[in-house]
Amino acid sequence: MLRENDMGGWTRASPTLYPHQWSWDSAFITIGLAHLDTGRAAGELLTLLEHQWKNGKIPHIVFNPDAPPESYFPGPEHWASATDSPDAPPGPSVTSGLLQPPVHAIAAHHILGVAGARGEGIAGTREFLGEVYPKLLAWHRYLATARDPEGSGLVTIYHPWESGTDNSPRWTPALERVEVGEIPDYERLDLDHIPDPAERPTGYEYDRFIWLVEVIKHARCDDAVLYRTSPFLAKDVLASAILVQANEALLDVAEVVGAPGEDRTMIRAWIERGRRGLDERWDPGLGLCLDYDVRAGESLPARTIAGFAPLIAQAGSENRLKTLLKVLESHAFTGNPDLRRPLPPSTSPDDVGFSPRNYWRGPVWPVMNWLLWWSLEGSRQRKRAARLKGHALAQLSDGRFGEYYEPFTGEALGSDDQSWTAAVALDWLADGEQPLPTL
Ligand code: 2M8
Repeated sequence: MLRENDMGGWTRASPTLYPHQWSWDSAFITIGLAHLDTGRAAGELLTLLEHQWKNGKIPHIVFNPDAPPESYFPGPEHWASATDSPDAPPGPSVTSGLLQPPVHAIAAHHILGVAGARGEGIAGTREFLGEVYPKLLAWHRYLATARDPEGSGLVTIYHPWESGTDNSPRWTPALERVEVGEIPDYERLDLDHIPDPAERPTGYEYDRFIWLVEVIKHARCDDAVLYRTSPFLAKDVLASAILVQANEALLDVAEVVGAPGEDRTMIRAWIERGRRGLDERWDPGLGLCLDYDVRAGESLPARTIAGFAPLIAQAGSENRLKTLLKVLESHAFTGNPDLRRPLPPSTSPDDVGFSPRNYWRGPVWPVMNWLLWWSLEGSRQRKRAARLKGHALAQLSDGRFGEYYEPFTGEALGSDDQSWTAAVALDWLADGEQPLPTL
């Protein structure tokens, strides 16, 4: 399946709904590909990084020049004026102006782990790490500065698409506060590629998504301007938690490539600041971490998978970990007896924003199962991790590699043949097993 989605050095997120290269999809795809071919896995990240912006930002989409016309909206033409920014990479505009959660350093580090375990491709991987280290450092520096001028340790986003969990109830109150101005006429091309529009965001949400793109374009993606003008400005705890672990991975990479001591001191400071920031966002009543609407100066109270941010970042005390595990296994998440399998729904069925077939508002996402599994492993919760992996793999045995799954029926929804779903399946299959055959 990944071979079918291979566009010659990079992988489209899915065959028809997402015919381009998405930033965090590519990082997860790298994690799976590493088991088949460490060189190809490295290439996945390198192609993405070819389009890194001058300020360090990794764009959320790199557009595929060969994608059929009218296949995805908003496409490169729509982003052209934004990428006219002085920070955009040189050459014709081929990227969006947004970002996505920073899984990339984790993926780069993972390649080294796989190469080491297999005793193969180690020299090539070290060379690759030498090449990507400064790029990853620039990316993390951008996140720690332009996206966190307050020094809070938390990443600011200007658009729900930047969170990767687009229509999650995480953002509902903040989106409701956005007043939509004049937007160009547009056609929802996404709806052509799925059986039921109820599985995708609503028109109300899309109007806001498109208006925010207009605002960002108008600011020419200038962070200082957006801090002043964007009607949507939020601290994202999931991206911030991923950044903590990405910085841990980068610290190891810094060691491998012999980076200067000052770099390591700086990365350590980012890690500490990130964990402290998450600590501030802890909600003891819900036993979850909450996002923050900077514009409104309010917490965003939805109970979603992002609330497990401290588990992902390994932030907080043993007691906090115990609370998080309890909440994870409670009725609000995997303990709900009506679930087809005890896998965490993207939004808690007990949350008012829950909707079981609607994208990030309830379905189970294999890629999120992977993230929680990996975090449980990292927190030495081996039995829990193994259980989660077993159920998550069983869900994928339908062979459809769905983008997301209805939590009560287990039905595959959204796009089939979603690359990151196949990639996490590969990583699970390789975990503790014999090496997989090479491509
Ligand atoms: C979804 O997002 C795109 C916009 O970026 C869309 O709906 O058109 C999200 O699930 C996002 O997290 C993911 O990276 C992307 C491609 O799989 O699709």
